[in-house]
Amino acid sequence: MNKKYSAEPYRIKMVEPIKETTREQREMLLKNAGYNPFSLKSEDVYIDLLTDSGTGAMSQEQWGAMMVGDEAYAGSKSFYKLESVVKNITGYQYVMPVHQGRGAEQVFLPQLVTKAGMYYISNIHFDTTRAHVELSGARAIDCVIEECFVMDKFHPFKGNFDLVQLNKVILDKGPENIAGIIMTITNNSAGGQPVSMENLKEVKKIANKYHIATIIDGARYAENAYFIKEREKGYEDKAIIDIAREMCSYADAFLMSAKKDGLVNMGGLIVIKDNEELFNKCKIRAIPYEGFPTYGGMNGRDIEALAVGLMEALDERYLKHRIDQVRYLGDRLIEAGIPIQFPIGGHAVFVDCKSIAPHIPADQFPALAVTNAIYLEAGIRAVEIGTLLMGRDPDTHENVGTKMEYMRLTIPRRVYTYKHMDVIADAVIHVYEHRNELNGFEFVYEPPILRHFTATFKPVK
Ligand code: P70
Repeated sequence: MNKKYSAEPYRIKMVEPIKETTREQREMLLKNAGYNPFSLKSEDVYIDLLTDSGTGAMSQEQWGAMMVGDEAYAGSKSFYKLESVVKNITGYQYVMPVHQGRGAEQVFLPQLVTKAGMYYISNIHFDTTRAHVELSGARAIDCVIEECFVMDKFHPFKGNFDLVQLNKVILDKGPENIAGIIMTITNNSAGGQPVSMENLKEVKKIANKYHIATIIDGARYAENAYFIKEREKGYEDKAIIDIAREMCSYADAFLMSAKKDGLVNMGGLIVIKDNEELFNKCKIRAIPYEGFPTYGGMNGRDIEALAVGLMEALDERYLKHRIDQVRYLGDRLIEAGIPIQFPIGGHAVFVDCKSIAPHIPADQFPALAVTNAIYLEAGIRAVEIGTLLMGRDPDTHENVGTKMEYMRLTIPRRVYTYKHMDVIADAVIHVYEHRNELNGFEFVYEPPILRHFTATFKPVK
């Protein structure tokens, strides 16, 4: 391993064996799963790249901290420890744990929807965020820069908002009808692409002009801060935590699925800058849904692990290895001529299945076809981020559709080695070389909301 890709900054002291299956077994297992990788048992998966959410490995410090978890129902020591860490990172005043990201969404997002016909605007809403926007009675509009859809063209911040379009949408819909602007950092759906500090600052300026609240969806905020340090002028010598604090200064609230850059297996956060009234409203709604506001669905030991994990994820050596490892996988695919979102994002490599399988129409899910093929080839489980995930328009019931049909190879944090990346790359290259044999899928069962999680399919003959 050369300097280009830094080696693991840790030793491994506990291992979990992983099982290998035969191709015949996998054919049966996938059929029984209704051709939906979500329905596979994880023990039947060799390398699991379904998600980086809650799948990371905790450090010895985190495991140690769990021993002192305070399980008091209200006002636990663990909560105050977490509160102090989160206040330090964000510079905000009000902190509430929740059970995971969608817990934050279900408590927070309805607070700003004060009447019918409102909108949330984001660079791109991720799936559960979109679902909670819709459940709160609002509608979701995405406003990302066009470069995000030009896969092989370098842009340092492909997650950026299109500021002209943002202004236009606000004026078209009327500023009084915008519930909030959600800054998704990094921008998951666009390939884990970062948003620049300058862009966050400009979005905040626009929001201030129209008195609209800005909210950070900060699941992968530490990875975003690392990219700012790496790519944005003036930040080369800044500490990651200072970059994070500055990013937070351009928002009024910070929602987080802590299962990503919190380096824990379960947990989330609602953090509010200074609006006490809004925080009190969140507390009231949290109690019936998440729990008393000092535990919010988390237990004391997990809160302890989160307090430690948040700081570990801001460590530059950790972040460098993390980003390098994902980039190593992406570089291997690029060398083989496989079309991927470029530059490579923070948490995953996004493979462009529209150009791999142009013979499969969008409503037969080309990225699901490629995803199922790499499971059959090597027991690797990836996930579709395309027409299937985008779902249907809640009003017209047509497929929302998307310009991108991705297979996401999502890398769990501190779990796999560079050699695993080689195994993944070899499998994807094999499927790519046999791409003409791929076939599409059609629904056997289609759930009405968040359909990708539980749908079943059959191959199109
Ligand atoms: C992922 C998971 C969750 C997420 C997110 C952003 C930017 C909020 C949340 C919700 C979801 C997923 C997708 C496909 C397969 C498995 C899991 N993202 N905001 O992997 O957080 O899951 O904690 O409720 O990315 O990208 P939570």
